[in-house]
Amino acid sequence: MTGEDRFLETIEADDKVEPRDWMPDGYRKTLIRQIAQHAHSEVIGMQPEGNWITRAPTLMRKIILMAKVQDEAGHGLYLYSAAETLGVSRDELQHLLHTGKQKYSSIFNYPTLSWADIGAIGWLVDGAAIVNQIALQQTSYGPYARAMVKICKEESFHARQGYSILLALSRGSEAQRAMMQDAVDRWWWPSLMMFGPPDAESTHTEQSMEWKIKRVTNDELRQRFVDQTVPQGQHLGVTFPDPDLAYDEGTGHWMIGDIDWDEFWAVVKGDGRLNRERIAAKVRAWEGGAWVREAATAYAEKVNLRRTA
Ligand code: BYC
Repeated sequence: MTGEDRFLETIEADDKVEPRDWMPDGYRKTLIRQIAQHAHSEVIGMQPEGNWITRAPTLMRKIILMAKVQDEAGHGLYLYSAAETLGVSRDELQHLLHTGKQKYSSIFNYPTLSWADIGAIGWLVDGAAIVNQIALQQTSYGPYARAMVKICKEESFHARQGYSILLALSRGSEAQRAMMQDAVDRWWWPSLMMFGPPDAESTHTEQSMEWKIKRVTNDELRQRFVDQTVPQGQHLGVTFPDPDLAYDEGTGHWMIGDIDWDEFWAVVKGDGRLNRERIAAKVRAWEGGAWVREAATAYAEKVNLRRTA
């Protein structure tokens, strides 16, 4: 049996492809692209929320937010490790991100203007991420699927903390409720864009579904998210900034209006509100942290030498 036959059999049987297995070049490239983009999103995603750590309204909220932001760094690390199993180095991936050759999620190019935005990110952004990542637990590449299991558990906590922030605001003053509504107005559409372009315009979906890298299409995932989120919004007492949002009795789904895909593509191509600032901050952190990496490597080498002496 050739490597290719074995690969096709593994995919057909819903088994996992492992790093040592033969795989088509395109499969490897698609995985590196998607896993790297996913890892970069986790790390860049620390910036909008990190922005509010010093201004969290209570000590408890500050502690929770710090833990959440730290979790996102951890998710980045699991994902970079998964990408490394495909034969690409972490340094190379950093370089590709810093030079704009690899992407990160469009959502992190929007600013966090109020404390309610931290609630909206947890509820909507982590909520959208979970819907996508639950499906990715079944992805065909073993290291990616296993990373998703741990990440999903942590993301569930993240989504709840966001909802808890909004629930507190919903029970607060009129000004607090207005702040929550304003956050939902600004984050709703960008959250829907996180799932990527419509299926008909998605470059990679067809092949990725065939290889079982993706298990559910962009539009189907977006619909799942809308169906789960609208009733949660009703419970909070917020409205969604979409006059066409309506429940369809026939299909049992919430139907949304048109997404502004021009805005999505502008953000993806680098023209969002904060694309330049996000990358500049990331590069600054990478360069500023060089001495930490060097010191950690020197220490590890020293400990290793002592162990082998
Ligand atoms: N933003 O053919 P398509 C988190 C690009 S972080 C930017 O449908 P695919 C969190 C796409 O790359 C969680 N670009 O692509 C962290 C492609 O361009 P290229 C992040 C996008 O890959 C901190 C082109 O558009 N989650 O939870 O089949 C704090 C055509 O698209 C986007 C992940 O990364 C976008 N939104 O499907 C809080 C999930 N969408 O590469 C929370 C993993 C599309 O050909 N990724 N593009 O130049 C995926 O599941 C898939 O990559 C996507 C897109 C569904 C996103």
